[in-house]
Amino acid sequence: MKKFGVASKVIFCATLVGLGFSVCGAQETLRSLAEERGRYIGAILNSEWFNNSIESQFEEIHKTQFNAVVAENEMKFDATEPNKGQFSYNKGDRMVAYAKSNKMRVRGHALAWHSQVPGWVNNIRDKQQLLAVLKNHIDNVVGHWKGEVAEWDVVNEAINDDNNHGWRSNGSVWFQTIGAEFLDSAFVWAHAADPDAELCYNDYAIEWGLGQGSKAGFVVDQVKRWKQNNIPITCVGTQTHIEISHETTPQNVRALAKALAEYDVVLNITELDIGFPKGSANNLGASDYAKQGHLYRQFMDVFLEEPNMGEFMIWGVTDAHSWLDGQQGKTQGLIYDKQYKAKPAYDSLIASLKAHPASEVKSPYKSAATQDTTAQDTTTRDTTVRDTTVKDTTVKDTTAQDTTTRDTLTTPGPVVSDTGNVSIRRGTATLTDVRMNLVGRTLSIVGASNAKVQVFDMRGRPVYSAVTSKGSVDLSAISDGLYVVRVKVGSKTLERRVALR
Ligand code: 9MR
Repeated sequence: MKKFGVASKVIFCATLVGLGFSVCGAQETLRSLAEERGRYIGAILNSEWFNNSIESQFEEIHKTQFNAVVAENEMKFDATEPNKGQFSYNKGDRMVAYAKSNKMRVRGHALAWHSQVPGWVNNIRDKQQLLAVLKNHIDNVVGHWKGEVAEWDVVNEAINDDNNHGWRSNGSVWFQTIGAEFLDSAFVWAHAADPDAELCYNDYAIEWGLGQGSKAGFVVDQVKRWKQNNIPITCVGTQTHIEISHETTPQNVRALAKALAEYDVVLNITELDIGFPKGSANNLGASDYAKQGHLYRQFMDVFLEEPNMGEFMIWGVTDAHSWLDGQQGKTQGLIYDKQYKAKPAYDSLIASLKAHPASEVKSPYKSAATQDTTAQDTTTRDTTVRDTTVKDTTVKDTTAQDTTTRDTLTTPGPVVSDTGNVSIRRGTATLTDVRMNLVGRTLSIVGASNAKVQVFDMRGRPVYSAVTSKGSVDLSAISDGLYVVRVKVGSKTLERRVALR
């Protein structure tokens, strides 16, 4: 069964020597096989592609073999906003145009990351200022490519590397200046800027297993918390920069996919490469490359067998252009060699795809027909049904649904996360001489008795609305979680994010 609209089989023609005519046929590619299975296989466009300093074979192979694309460096913070408020989209636009003309899905990498952040951001020490910078960056960048970038790495590599995993503090201006709530806010703002985009948390070393104290376990715990609070995360990216000796990693990825399926979250392989130790470069033989191919195949097997996996992205095309040699003690980690010759890993991926009939591979994407436009429908993922029939003694507001809910979520701060244990009891809305105060589940409006109170979840959906004439409302029927409370008194509006516990 052909699941995607476009199958890109390579037409090859061979001249039959002596007969004087050519015969043509269709050859399967990674892309055509992945498309038939409702999945994406992709690779970066290396920075050399953006700088026009890459061999012509690169693009030919790239667009023939892959149906998904991500920029190696060109959508990162330092590339897109090198100076405050000055956005640079040219290179990203070029990739988006390339993807469009070749019917490829675009991943956006990455919005909030501690690395590749320009100096002007790294120097900010004021929390409110940095929140405003992050929000403005996300509004602009996600807004610029709204409907064109199907999926964003909203937060990248935010977990520390020690054995007691928590959020990364060292070297992260985001954590040091804002605290953990920068993650929640980044997801909320990205969703507000493009409600149709898939939103991922992306990290390395989460293919190392779900054992106690593991990084992967920490990710799953956060996903659980995010989903409980309606933080609009839809996917996790496991980068998967591994070495040839890491034989258990495919099965660890399977376990992670299953754990995330519990929360209706997709797992994508986002940056795969399988390197050999650099010192071995001159001694690699057929059995080494066969072993590499076997590992690639195991990842593809897992990918096709787990229904909540969608993208299989490789961090490069050819060993001639890979970060491994320059920045890691590794080499030869990709599926084409330095001469652009397909390695055994390529054949292994093809073999795995063929061994999994399209009729048996499930796609996490609602409708394959939507894939060509790169827009994903995320609405089906939300299983949370809110009870909006809240009983209290206040007069219910029956006016038409508020159309400005997204504005609620765009205020830069103050922002709370439930880990921060902050509620509006601590913060005071001071936009006017009216304040709101939360004690338990009773919200009091100090300084006014007539007010309209609205509560929205973190996706901007209304969960409660009431008009009170006694200066307070009872929010006890709302489930625990993070919310935005909006109080309107006359023409004045106060807003706060609150953690209801
Ligand atoms: O491949 C990228 C390389 O060109 C950059 O110099 C490097 C700088 O941090 O980033 C590389 O890409 C990284 C990606 O953005 C995040 N995960 C790890 C990747 C390899 O370092």
